[in-house]
Amino acid sequence: MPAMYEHTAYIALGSNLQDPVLQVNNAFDRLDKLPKTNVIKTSSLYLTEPLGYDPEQLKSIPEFINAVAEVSTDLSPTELLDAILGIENEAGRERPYANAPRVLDCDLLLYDDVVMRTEKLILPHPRMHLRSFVLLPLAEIAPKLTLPSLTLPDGGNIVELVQTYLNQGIKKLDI
Ligand code: PH2
Ligand code: MG
Ligand code: MG
Repeated sequence: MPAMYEHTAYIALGSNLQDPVLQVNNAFDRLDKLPKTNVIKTSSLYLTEPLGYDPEQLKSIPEFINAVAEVSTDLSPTELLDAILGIENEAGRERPYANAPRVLDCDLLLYDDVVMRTEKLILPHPRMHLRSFVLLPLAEIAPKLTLPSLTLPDGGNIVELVQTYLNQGIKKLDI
C-alpha cells in the first residue's frame, strides 16, 4: 500500500496473553482502520524471551509475540499515541503492575524525525535501541532507517544497531 498521508511512524506491538499471535494480527487490522492512517508495512511475528524481568519473576512471565508496523498518518504524534492506547484498551489491556503480562502493548517508536519529551510521550521511544524484540522486526521492514541520533548512544543505522542484540532470545516465526 502506498503512503497516503504526510507522516511516517513506526509502532511496536507485543503480547504475551490470550493468543498473542491473534492479538498482534488484530492490532495490525485496527491500526489500518484508524482515521487518517494506513498500515504500509508489517514485520514478521517474532517469538521472544521476556526482557527486563528479574529471575524470580521470569518463571511466571510467558514468552512474547512481538512485531513492528510502519504506518502513514495525518494524526499528530499525540493523536496517534492516544489512538494506539485506545487499541490496547479495546483488546482488554489491564495494568495490574509494571510490565505485567498483557494482551496487547502498542508503543510508538518513531514519528518522522521528531524528537520530543513530554510527560505523556517521548520520541524516539527511550528504550527502543536496547531491545532486540523491537530492533529486529524494525530492521526487517526499514533496513535503511537511521534513528534521530540525538537520543541514542551511538546513533546510526538500524541494521548495525541490531547486531549488538542478537544474543537476546528471539525467533522469527514462519507464519
Ligand atoms: N515488553 C516489555 C518488557 N519486556 N520483553 C519482550 N520479549 N517483549 C516485550 O514486548 C516486552 C518485554 C515492556 O513493555
Ligand atoms: Mg512496551
Ligand atoms: Mg507500552
